This record gives sequence, C-alpha cells and structure tokens, in this order.
Amino acid sequence: MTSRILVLISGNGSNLQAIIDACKSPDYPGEVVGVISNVADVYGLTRAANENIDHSVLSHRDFSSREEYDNALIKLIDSYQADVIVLAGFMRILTETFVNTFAGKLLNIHPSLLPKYQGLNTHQKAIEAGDTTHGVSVHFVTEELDGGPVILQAKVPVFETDTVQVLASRVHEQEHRIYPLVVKWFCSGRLKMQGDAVILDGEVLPASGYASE
Ligand code: NHR
Ligand code: GAR
Repeated sequence: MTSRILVLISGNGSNLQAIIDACKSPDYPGEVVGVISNVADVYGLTRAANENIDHSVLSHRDFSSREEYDNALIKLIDSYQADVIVLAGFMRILTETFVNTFAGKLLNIHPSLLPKYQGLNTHQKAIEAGDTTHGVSVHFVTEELDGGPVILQAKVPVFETDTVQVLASRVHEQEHRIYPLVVKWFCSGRLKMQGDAVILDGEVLPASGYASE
C-alpha cells in the first residue's frame, strides 16, 4: 500500500521537490497527493504543477483568526485522506486543535540542531553564537513550537567565513537527504510517535533522534 503524503509549504519548496523526486523510485512507499500553500504565487506551487500534483492556496490573510484558518485547513486536508502531513518550509504556527486533529501524522523539518534555536533565523543565530557545528532536525509536530520529539538530525560544519546564505545552502543539502528518508520510514510503518517518544522499528529513539552521537 502506498501512503498518501500531503505537503504544506510557504515558499520555494525545495524539500517538497526532494520528496517528490524520492517518490519516483518504484520502491518508495508513498506518493504526494497534494500540496497546500498559505502564500500565493510561490515557486513550490509551480513545482507541484510541473509534476501534475494537485495544489491549492489557502491564505491566512482571508481569515480573521488562527482558529478559523486552521479549521479551514483541517477541512481542506481532510479532503485528501492523507496518511501523513509534511511541513516543508511552512511558516504558520498551528493551533492546538490542528495539531490534535493530526497527532502522530505531522512531520516538520527545522533548520537547527534542536533543541537549539527554535523559531526563526536559525542560521543567523548559529553564526552569531560562534557555533562550529550546525544542522537540521526532522521532528514530529506537537503543540509546543519546534518542541516535538526529534526523529533524525544531520550536522554540518560552520566555517568562519560563512554567510547566512552559504550556511543555509549547506544545511539545505542535508535537508534534501534526510527528509525523504524520514518520510519513507513513516510511510512504511516503521516510525511512530508514542506520547512524547519516537519509535523506530519498535525501539524508542534517544532525544536527539536516530544515530545520535
Ligand atoms: N505549529 C506547532 N503547533 N508546532 C510546531 O512545532 C510547528 C508549528 C508550525 C510550524 C515550523 C516551524 C519551524 O520549523 C512549524 C512548527 C513558523 C514560525 C513562526 O513564527 C515558527 C516556527 C515554525 C514556523 N511563524 C509566524 C506566525 O506568526 C509567521 C512568520 C512568517 O510568516 O514569516 O505564525 O521553524
Ligand atoms: C528549509 O530550510 C526549512 O528547514 C525551513 O525553511 C526552508 C524551506 O525551504 N523551515 C523553516 O524555517 C520552518 N519555519 P524549501 O521551501 O526550499 O523547502
């Protein structure tokens, strides 16, 4: 059985593309059945169109509260009958109602080695702190912003000459490797959230996810 993947984006969609490309492999256990953006005219929607994937815009600007927006988003997502909802550069904080509706089926990729640097501008924060290692985390989404249990991280070096752009592109390369892998684990039924723990192949993972050092 092929799992139905729904992807939420707000922008460029390079992680969306990495997942779409991974799904082209005949043994991949999922397919992207829809893409929803909260921002119109972003390149990620063009990527979906180019791949003949159903896509739509649901703008938060058309709603007067987060609750109303999230209720509309829940309805729209329900119409896809998705097995997993993948946040790929989705920039809206989700309400408790939304998170509870899809508990255990919501994945996010966050550009830092969580629990370091929750929130925005993570590359800037790593450079300013003088970190020599930075990276990216894939985690289950819970109500606590960027606080859900970590599934997998990838690390990159930070060099003294790095700008935010250079560091971000180094992190992106790793994002495009680890996100399709984690989605594959989920789609094949190997990965679960149980309470605040991550279970992979029946084993509880440590707090920094799989293959932590
Ligand atoms: N929602 C919940 N409940 N829990 C999480 O862990 C979430 C989430 C929604 C999005 C992604 C996250 C990230 O990886 C994410 C994780 C947006 C903001 C933010 O401040 C923070 C974290 C993340 C995404 N958003 C502003 C807001 O008011 C808008 C910013 C903008 O539009 O540029 O929603 O970093
Ligand atoms: C990625 O670097 C992702 O980690 C980050 O946004 C970028 C989206 O790139 N996510 C967040 O900052 C979530 N708040 P993409 O649109 O090319 O996949």
